[in-house]
Amino acid sequence: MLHQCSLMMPTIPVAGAVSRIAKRFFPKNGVRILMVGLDASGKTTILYKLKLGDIVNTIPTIGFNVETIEYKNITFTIWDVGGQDKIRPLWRHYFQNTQGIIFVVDSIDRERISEARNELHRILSESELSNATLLVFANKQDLPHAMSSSEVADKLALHLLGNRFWYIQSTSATTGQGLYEGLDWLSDNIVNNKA
Ligand SMILES: Nc1nc2c(ncn2[C@@H]2O[C@H](COP(=O)(O)OP(=O)(O)OP(=O)(O)O)[C@@H](O)[C@H]2O)c(=O)[nH]1
Ligand SMILES: [Mg+2]
Repeated sequence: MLHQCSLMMPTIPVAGAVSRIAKRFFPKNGVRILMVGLDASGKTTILYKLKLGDIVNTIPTIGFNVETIEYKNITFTIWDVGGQDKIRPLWRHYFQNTQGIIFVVDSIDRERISEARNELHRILSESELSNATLLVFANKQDLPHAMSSSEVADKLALHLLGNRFWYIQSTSATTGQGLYEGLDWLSDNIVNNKA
């Protein structure tokens, strides 16, 4: 008995710490969003445009950035994970409890759009993401010759996604165009589904 008690005592502060962490990352009215996509598609630029309203100078993300963004009374916790090919296997460590995926595409990168499609379909086949809604950002729309959102949708083969809840939004991280429209869609389609 004594032995069991001494084992149980330290679990109280641990439980407190876990619940504080849980509150930080899963606040009331909070949703957990995983933002992935090929390297240089604009994920980190998007994250800080939403968080700070400003353009930051980015360097390729090795690891992740995480920020909470309050919008329409919802706390979005957005995990932005580096997209270079060698570190893409790390994405899976962020899948658990993800309610929404933002998949960011560089709309001028025609050469790598099939690589983006393969990465997208690969992660969507993971069971941990089976219930996550999908928002695609067709980013860099401010640049000449950017593919339209319908061309990106076509090249990503979004029509093959079956009953996955998905939406594609044209965005420009540098001007901010489309970013909040994307969050609007997420708030309507994640929070309402949860209720
Ligand atoms: N013109 C234009 N440039 C953009 C846009 N979004 C991002 N960029 C630029 O694209 C480059 C890469 O942006 P990042 O945000 O670092 O890309 P990332 O997806 O985080 O890349 P990794 O961290 O390597 O996965 C930077 O030079 C950005 O300024 C956009 O909408 N328009
Ligand atoms: Mg980055």
